[in-house]
Amino acid sequence: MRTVLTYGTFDVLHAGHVRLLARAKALGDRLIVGLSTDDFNTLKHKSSLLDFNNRRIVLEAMRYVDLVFPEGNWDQKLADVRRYHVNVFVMGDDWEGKFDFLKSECEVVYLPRTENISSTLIRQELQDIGTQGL
Ligand code: C2G
Repeated sequence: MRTVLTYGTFDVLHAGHVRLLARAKALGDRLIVGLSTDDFNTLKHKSSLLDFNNRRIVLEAMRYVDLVFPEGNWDQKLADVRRYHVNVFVMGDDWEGKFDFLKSECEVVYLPRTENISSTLIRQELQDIGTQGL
């Protein structure tokens, strides 16, 4: 059983997230996702439109995702890799190099991000629509 692990906020799920999750799952037999809690998003200086529970329900419904657990801080990754006997750690390449410390425990793979789509763009569009009262 080859286990793949990734982390993220996965707010307003879009094709960039889906492509990342699909490519990550293809690297093993099961994909586990550390989903950023609302408090951790604050630490990441990131706000999300959807709260943790909504983001969790959507993620758990994905065919590529086998398990979702909370990501509450920057320091839990090593313990998570050991707890879940992770073989491959995957992140988008906007994180290139940031998690190389995990190479002592598992393979570390950075995948090319999907261009021209992000939760921030979608949130901005929604806000613009809101202000125009459409
Ligand atoms: N992603 C992507 N293409 C996009 C947007 C996101 O490939 N257009 C990838 C990111 O690189 C990341 C994953 O999708 O690997 C989740 O993205 P976010 O929800 O923005 O996660 P992030 O805020 O980067 O959190 O400890 C790690 C952090 O929790 C990662």
